[in-house]
Amino acid sequence: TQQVAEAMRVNTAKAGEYAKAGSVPVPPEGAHVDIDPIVGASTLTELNVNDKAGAPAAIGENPTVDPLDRVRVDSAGRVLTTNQGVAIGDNQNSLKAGLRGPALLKDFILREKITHFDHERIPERIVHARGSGAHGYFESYEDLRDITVAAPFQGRGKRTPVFVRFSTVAGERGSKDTARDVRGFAVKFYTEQGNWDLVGNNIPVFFIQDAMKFPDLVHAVKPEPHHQMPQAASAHDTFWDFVSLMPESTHMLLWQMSDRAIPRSYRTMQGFGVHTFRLVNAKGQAVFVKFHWTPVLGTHSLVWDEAVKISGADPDYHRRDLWEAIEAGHYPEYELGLQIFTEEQAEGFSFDILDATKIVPEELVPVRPVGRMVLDRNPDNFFAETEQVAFCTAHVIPGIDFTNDPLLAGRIHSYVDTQLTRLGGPNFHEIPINAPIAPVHNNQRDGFHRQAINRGRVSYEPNSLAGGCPFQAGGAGFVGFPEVVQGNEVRGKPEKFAEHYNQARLFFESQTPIEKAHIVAAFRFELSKVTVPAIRERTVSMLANVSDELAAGVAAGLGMDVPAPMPPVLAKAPKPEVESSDALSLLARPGDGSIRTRQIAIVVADGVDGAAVTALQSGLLEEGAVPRLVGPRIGPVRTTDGGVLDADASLENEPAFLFDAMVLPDGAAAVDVLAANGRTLEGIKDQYRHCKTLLALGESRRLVAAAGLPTELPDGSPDPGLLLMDGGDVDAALAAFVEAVAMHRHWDRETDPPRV
Ligand code: HDE
Repeated sequence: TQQVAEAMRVNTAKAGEYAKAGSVPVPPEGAHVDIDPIVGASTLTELNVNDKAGAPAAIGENPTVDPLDRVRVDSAGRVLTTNQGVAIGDNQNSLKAGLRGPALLKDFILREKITHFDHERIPERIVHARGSGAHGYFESYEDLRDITVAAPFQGRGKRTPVFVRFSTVAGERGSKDTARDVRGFAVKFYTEQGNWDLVGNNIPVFFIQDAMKFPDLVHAVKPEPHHQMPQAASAHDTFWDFVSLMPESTHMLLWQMSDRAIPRSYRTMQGFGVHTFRLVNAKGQAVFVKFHWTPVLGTHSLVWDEAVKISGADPDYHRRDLWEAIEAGHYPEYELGLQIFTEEQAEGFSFDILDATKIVPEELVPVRPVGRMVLDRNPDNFFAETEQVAFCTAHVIPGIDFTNDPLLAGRIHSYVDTQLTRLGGPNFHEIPINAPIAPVHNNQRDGFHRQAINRGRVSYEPNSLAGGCPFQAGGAGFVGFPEVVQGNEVRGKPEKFAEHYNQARLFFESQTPIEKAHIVAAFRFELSKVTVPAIRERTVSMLANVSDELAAGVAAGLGMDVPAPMPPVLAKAPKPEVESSDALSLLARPGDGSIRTRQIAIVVADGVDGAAVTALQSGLLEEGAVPRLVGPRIGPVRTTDGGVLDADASLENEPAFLFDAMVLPDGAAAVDVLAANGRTLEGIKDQYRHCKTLLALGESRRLVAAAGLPTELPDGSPDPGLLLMDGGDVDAALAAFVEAVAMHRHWDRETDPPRV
C-alpha cells in the first residue's frame, strides 16, 4: 500500500488520521504548527520555487488533503476570541452608551457573534435528512485484481479508510429514528485512487425504475404540502395514491412493509448497492456486480408496537445505539459480499438487471464474501462530518463502473446538483470530510469558499508555462468501460421492466409465517391511515397479483372484500427462475449466536437480592451484553444483605421497551415496591408483547402474575422466553437467560391482536 501510495503521491498523512489512536502524533494541546522558515522559492513560478514570503508547499502536494487534524479545534485552556483571533474580555454584556443606554453599532464582538449564529443552519437533505455517521475501515479478504483494479480490493488484508452515514429517507433532520422507512447505507471509501462512494440502502430494490419519477415519489411520501403532515411516515393518502398508480413499486412495498423497515439498530441491518454496477480489471474485462453488506451481529428488527413507543421515549434510538456501541468498543462490523455475473448470464434472466425494482436471487448468483467493514470511531463533530459529508453515485474509481440502469443515471446527476445548494457552492469537495486522500490537481478555480491556494499562473491545459502540468494520466486514469451503445432516441422501457409481480411474490413466499403476518399487519396499518377508500382498494387490487393470502389478509384488516386484481401490464409474465429464497427472510441471518451488545434491564428496588443482581450483572457483561440497573427512580437501591446498588436508569426515564430483555430479581420487599408501581407492570407487558425474554427469579413471579402474562404459548406449550426460576440458583438462571436472549424474540408467543 505504501508503495502504491508513494507512487501515486498519496498524502499518506491522511490515511494515518484513520489509524488507531496513539500511532499518529497529535500536536500538544494549544500548540500551533510553525511555518517552516522560508526556503528560497517563488510562488510565482510553476516550479513551486519561491523568493516571496509564504510557506512553500511540497511539489505535487495539495494543501486540502491534509489530515483532519489540520482542522480539529480543541479549546481546552484557551482564551475566548473573535473569529479574527482577538481576545474577548466580556462575553456577557453588549456595548452600550451608559448602563441603561442604547446598544452601539460598533460592538463588532456582539455583531459577529449574532451574525454567525444567524447563519448556522444549512438546508437539510431533501431526502435522507436524518442521519448518523461513523468512521472506520474496509479490509479486503483477498486480492481481487483478476476481477477489478479498484483500489480497496488490491490485496489480502488491505485496509481503506471509510466514513459511513446511515439515514432515514422521509423524515426531517429532527424526526425520529424508528419510523417505518427505508434506511440509507452510504459508504465513502477514501482510496489512493480517489474517493469511491457506495451510496446504498438497507433494501435491495427501489420503488421506481426511472429517475424521471423520483421527484414524484418523494413529493408523495413527504408530509402533505398543505398542512405538512404526517412527519416521517408513509401512512397517508398521497403516498399510497402514488404507489398504487405505479405497480412497479409493488416489490419494494413488500420490503417496506416488512420488518426491514423498522431495524433494531443500524448495526443489525443489511446494506445494498441496489443497482447493478460493473467491475473492470486491468485487461478492460468487465463483469456485472451487486453489492451486499451483511452485519456480523445478524439482521434484527423491531416490532411495530415497539417502534412506535420507542419513537416517543427516544427519537434518537438508532443514533444513540450506534454512538454508544462505538464508544464502548463494540465496533459494528459488516461483511461485504459481491454477486458477480456476466453479461451472457444476465441476458438469460427472466428480469432485467437494469431494473432497480428487481434483485438477482442468490440462488441464481451466490454472494461471495470479499471483505469486512469495521466502524471504530465516532465523528468529533456532527455538523462538520455527518451533516457536511457529500456522497455521490458519480464518485467511482478505476475498476468500478456504471450500467445503464435509468435510475442510476438520474442519481449520477442529482447528488452533486443538490449538494451545490446544500453546501453552498462548487468547492464542497474541499470540506475536510469530503476531501480525498488522493491528491487533487486540476485547473478548476475559484468559487465560494475556496480553500486551496493554487499556485502559479497556469490554470489551463495544454500549457507550456507549467510544463504541461497537471498532466493527463492516460490509461492509468479512469477509463470508462467501452460499452457498445446504439439505438434511436426514445422515451420508453425495455419489455422485462413491465413485469411487476414475480419478485414481489418471491419475496412474500420466502418469508416465515411470522414475517408474513407482520407484512399483512403493516399494510393494514398504513392503509387504515388512508382516508380515500378508492386508494385502499387500488392498493389491495395490486396485492391481489402478488398473493391471495396477502390480499385477503389486508382486505380483512380493512373491513373490505378483496377486489379484482389490477390488470397486469404484461398479459403473460415470464416464468421466474426462483419461487422461494431463504436468503430473503430476515431470520436467515441470526448473527453469531451471541448476546453481544444486547441492552438488558435488571429491575431493582429497595429490598432486592443484591448478590443475585451482582452475579447476573457480571455474567451478562462477560457475555458482551449491556446490563443496566433500572429502578423506580435513579440512585441508590438498598439490597437485602445491607449493600447498596446504583440504579442508573429508571422505569420512567428508560421505559422497558428500550431494552432487549428484562430480569426481575428476587427479594420480597423489592417485589412489593415494584408491584405497586404501574410502570413495572406496563414494562413487563411490553416485554412480553414484543416477544422478548423475561427472567423472573423467586418472588418476582408475583410481578409476572400481576401483569397478567400467560405462562403458556397460545398452543399450550411452555414459553421458552418466559423464565420463572428459583432465586437460589443464579448460575442456572443466567445460563437459561443467555440462551433465551440469544434467540432475540419468542415469536411463538405472538398473536394478532396481542393477548397482553
Ligand atoms: Fe438517493 N438521493 N436518489 N437514493 N440517496 C440523495 O443526495 C436520488 C436512491 C441514497 O447519507 C440526495 O446529498 C435520486 C436509491 C442515500 O448523505 C439526492 C434517486 C438509493 C442518500 C438523491 C435516488 C439512494 C441519498 C439527497 C432516483 C439506494 C443519503 C441529499 C433516481 C441505492 C446519502 C443528497 C447521505 C441522498 C437523489 C434514489 C440512496 C436528492 C434522483 C435507489 C443513502 O441527490
